Amino acid sequence: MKNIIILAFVLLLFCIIVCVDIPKPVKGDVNCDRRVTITDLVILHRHVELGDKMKCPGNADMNRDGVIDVLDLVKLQRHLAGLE
Ligand SMILES: [Ca+2]
Ligand SMILES: [Ca+2]
Repeated sequence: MKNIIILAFVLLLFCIIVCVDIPKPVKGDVNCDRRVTITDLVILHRHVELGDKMKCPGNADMNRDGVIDVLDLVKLQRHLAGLE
């Protein structure tokens, strides 16, 4: 009986890991809507200039230097303009 419970638990765990689609972070998507738009640029700008909070700050570090600053803002602008 104990083995069946363990087996069921392992199968459940496997299904959770395999079946649940965990979305990957989208670089530049600071409001977590899975799209990178002008809205993200406005939110990032407000964060850099005014210190406003972002829903997904982990997606804001566009140049992956560990800091969210004006360089990320420029990189997001360039991305939205199709330059990068
Ligand atoms: Ca977004
Ligand atoms: Ca950065």
